[in-house]
Parts: sequence; structure tokens; C-alpha cells
Amino acid sequence: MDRQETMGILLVIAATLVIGGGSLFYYLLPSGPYTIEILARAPERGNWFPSEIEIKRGDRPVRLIIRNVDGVTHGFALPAFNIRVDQIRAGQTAQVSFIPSRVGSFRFYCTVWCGPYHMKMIGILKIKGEGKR
Ligand SMILES: [Cu+2]
Repeated sequence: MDRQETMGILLVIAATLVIGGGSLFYYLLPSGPYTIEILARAPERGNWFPSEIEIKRGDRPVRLIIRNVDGVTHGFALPAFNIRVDQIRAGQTAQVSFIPSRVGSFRFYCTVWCGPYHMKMIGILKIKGEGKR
């Protein structure tokens, strides 16, 4: 395992902790935005992580932190909520927010031609209707 692979694994572990910590934070601070971190990588290097996100419908804003941990530029679009970030350069982070007001499955995807599998750089945001978020 080389240094870069080790770093990649550590980043995934860190992201898992951040996402897990984010959920805990949600219960502790029910009025703040609900933060979700997404790692951006071209499909051949792991794709969006997580590539499937499930949340509950609600009035509280959701904040997406999109972290480009790849070596190339990516973009981000979640058209169902009018969100588009044209360029997130390697190593950079973008933040967007929206109110998850509608139930459904919504695609998010990369908007920059980042490699041969660019068209597969797609994730799903599922917004569920029942229960309390
Ligand atoms: Cu891309």
C-alpha cells in the first residue's frame, strides 16, 4: 500500500467520522443546519462518497460540504434544488445549502469533464416523507 492509498483510506475514515458526528450534532442542536459532507472523486477513483444520501423532508436547511479529494477539477449540480457549483478544484471545498422540502429521489452529478467515466459521476439524494428528521 503506498502513501497515497493510505491517505485515501484515512480520508474515507475521517469522512465517516465527520458524517457520523454530523448526525450526532443534529440531535444535539436541532435548530442548526444539517451538514452532510460529500467527497468528490472521479468514478475510477471511487466516485462520490457517499453516492447515496438519505434524509427526511423538513424545513431545516441541509448544508452540503463538497470536498474535492481528487487530483482533478470537478463540479457539482443538484438541479432539483437549483444548485450548481461550476468548478471545485483539486483539494478545494464548496458549500451549498437547500431546504429539503420535497420528497423524492434526486440526482446530483459532476459538471466538469473530469475523465473517461465522467458521465458515471452521479449520486442520489433521497428525501423521505415520514417521521421526524
Ligand atoms: Cu467529475
